[in-house]
Amino acid sequence: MQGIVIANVSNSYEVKVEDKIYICSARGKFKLEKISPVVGDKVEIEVLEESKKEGVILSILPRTTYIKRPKVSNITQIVFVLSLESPKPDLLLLDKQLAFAELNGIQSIICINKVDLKKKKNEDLLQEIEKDYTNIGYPVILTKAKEKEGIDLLKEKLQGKITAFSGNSGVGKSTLINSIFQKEITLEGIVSKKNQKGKNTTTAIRLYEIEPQSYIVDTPGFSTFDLSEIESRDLEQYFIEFIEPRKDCEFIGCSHIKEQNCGVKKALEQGKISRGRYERYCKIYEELKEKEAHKW
Ligand SMILES: Nc1nc2c(ncn2[C@@H]2O[C@H](COP(=O)(O)OP(=O)(O)OP(=O)(O)O)[C@@H](O)[C@H]2O)c(=O)[nH]1
Ligand SMILES: [Mg+2]
Ligand SMILES: [Zn+2]
Repeated sequence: MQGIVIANVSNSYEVKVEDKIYICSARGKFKLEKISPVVGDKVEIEVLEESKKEGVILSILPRTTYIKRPKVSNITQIVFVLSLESPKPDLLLLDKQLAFAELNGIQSIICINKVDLKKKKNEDLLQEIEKDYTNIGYPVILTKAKEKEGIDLLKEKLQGKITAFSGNSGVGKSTLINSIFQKEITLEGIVSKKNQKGKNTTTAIRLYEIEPQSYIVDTPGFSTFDLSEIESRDLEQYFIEFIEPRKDCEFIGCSHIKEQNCGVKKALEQGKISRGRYERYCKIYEELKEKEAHKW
């Protein structure tokens, strides 16, 4: 039987097979193969006792995506949530996260929440974000999670996919997820459930089924991931609008910052690349360089 791992605590895995959940252990051979099942894995299981819903995981099907921290596989897309106000949009974080998604072959959706807080002073910012990101191919969805507006459109995008939500604290991820489920499943409640001694238990990662084949991943720690897996010289590959113009750079290994005859800078001057995105590229590049210098 084939199922999907929806939760994992030490060597115990919850595997969903159609509408049943089996508690499975992983077979010993995984240890030898130095691979172990993670949440999101499609697995082959053998039922040991149907009445107790007990089983054993026999094998892991090939993964389409894999993230090390938090450990999760087969994520199709990440919804990066920003809020128009309180907190203000953190575009540097967004661009880091988009690069991370590109690196991992994961699709991105940008959700700007709290658009009910639109005022004269942030109207231009909203338009700019919408334009800059839709222009380069990222879907941008505007929502008022509290008033349940824009939720249907977002929900449509989740069909048949495994979707993670990411973004700074307070942007409205839980409110969005709750309105998608149309019931209160305060994820934090599950994630940081206090144990009997009143301590927070280790944050567990879990898939929640919205409808058959569609899952939301609750990912504590996704907003704090770092880009250490990306090398500064590779960053350009994950700024998708640089891919075409960088073909015109004169120097191999052009960083698009100080070099002459740079295709990216030319595109910037022609208004084909957004200045904000370019400036954040430079900032992230310098940050990565800095980190690399400290490694030695
Ligand atoms: N005005 C307005 N407030 C919202 C909206 N969506 C959420 N909020 C409020 O913003 C606050 C934070 O929302 P949460 O859903 O808890 O944010 P979160 O992203 O889950 O935050 P963390 O769990 O800390 O990461 C709450 O007080 C919500 O009621 C919205 O569309 N408009
Ligand atoms: Mg939350
Ligand atoms: Zn260049």
